[in-house]
Amino acid sequence: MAILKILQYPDERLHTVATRVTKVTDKTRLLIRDMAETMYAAPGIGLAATQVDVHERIVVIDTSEKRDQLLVLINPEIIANNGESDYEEGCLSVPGIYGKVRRAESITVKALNADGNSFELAAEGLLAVCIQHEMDHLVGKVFVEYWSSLKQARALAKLKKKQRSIM
Ligand code: GNR
Ligand code: NI
Repeated sequence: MAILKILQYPDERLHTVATRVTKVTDKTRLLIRDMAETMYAAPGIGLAATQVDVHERIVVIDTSEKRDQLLVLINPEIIANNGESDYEEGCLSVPGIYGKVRRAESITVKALNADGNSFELAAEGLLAVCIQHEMDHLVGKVFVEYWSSLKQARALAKLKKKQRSIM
């Protein structure tokens, strides 16, 4: 297994649109294992392949308290959504920046699992937020891009300042 490097905003590769997985192979499963290890180590509750510079529609999520319920979504599609809610989000690619995003309150997602079998999942609360956040990564969208340009500029300035202090 391996811990992968997570791209940091404003890296332009985060804006890449991922392509569909045509066949779930051992290579796909190896990537999924590395993505899960990277997510747990970070630690985070989700990770999209885009964030580790692999531009395929693959997501790993674990919102469980004990961090023992890995959810794998390959080629995820939202087939139903209901309501609206604002949730304070963060992102491993935008460390130290937190803020609200309005999304569907509950969703039904259809995807393939790591065996390549199709399944449907109804989600609400944090899981629904996380699935939508990860699916945005797959189309090249980072959560701060929902904000006004002023709020985005402030977040970027804060990130740059933090990066300077590390170097
Ligand atoms: O670890 C994460 N926490 C989180 C908190 C609120 C809303 C979304 C998230 S996802 C994030 C991990 C990440 O960046 N996934 O892309
Ligand atoms: Ni993220």
